[in-house]
Amino acid sequence: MNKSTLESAPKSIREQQHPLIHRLANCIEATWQQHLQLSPYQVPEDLGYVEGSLEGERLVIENHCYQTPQFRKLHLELARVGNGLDILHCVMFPNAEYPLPIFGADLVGGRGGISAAIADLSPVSGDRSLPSTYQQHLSQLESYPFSQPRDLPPWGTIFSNFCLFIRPTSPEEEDAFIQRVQGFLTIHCQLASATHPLTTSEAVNQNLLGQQHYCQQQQQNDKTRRVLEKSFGMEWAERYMTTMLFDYVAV
Ligand code: 18B
Repeated sequence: MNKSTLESAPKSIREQQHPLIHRLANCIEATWQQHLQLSPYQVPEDLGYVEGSLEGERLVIENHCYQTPQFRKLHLELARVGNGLDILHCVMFPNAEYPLPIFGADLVGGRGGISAAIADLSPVSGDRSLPSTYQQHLSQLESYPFSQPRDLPPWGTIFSNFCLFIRPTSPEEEDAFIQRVQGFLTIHCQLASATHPLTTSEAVNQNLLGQQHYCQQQQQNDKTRRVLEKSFGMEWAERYMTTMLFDYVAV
């Protein structure tokens, strides 16, 4: 964790955020701590805690990053726009040598409730399928009849069949969402810890190409870009989306 950055922050914005965001943030960190060997990850100095307000509303961003033997960057980001829109963003970027899918989650909402709750383990292999061990474990998770599933945007071809994208409409659905994400994370941390590194440079390059494609698709999310642009301007938003949210190792 970037301590000096956190010290300059008044207090974690998590306390003030929508309860589902607060709960998911705690759940993600607890699962990481339980299953992985976390080390600090140095966030670029000016990006640990950021505040901006140009023409739009004030945007506050808090970043928590770690790394482990299997993951080059574990990124948990909490953000608040104005006084009402709360965001949780999380991506687990595997190391180049590990043929692992990419865990990603986004929660967006506020006082009127959460409008978007999405989580997935997204494949990066050439044939865009998840490793069979992942498929086996994921298909055993309890399914829940969420009442408002949402349609993926055109760039969302990167997501797996297991992708969950809903608008939660009750406390029961919020609990079921947390439970499913907890399931994704536990399966991912356990399988990742048991995965052997790749041994050829061809396989590593193929893996990196898959990660690159994932990031390039995510960079097309105009809804994210617009929120960042309104408070920080176009150039900053571009830099943030390509260096902090969805950076990749070019092949
Ligand atoms: N995202 N999200 O992370 N996004 O970062 N997000 C929105 O109700 C931010 C990820 C995803 O329908 C919305 O429509 C900001 C990851 C998808 O066109 C807003 C940040 C995933 C959609 C934001 C952030 C991901 C979406 C609109 C940086 C998946 C639907 C909310 C802190 C693994 C896109 C709504 C569509 C939506 C904003 C997915 C405002 C600023 C990791 C699919």
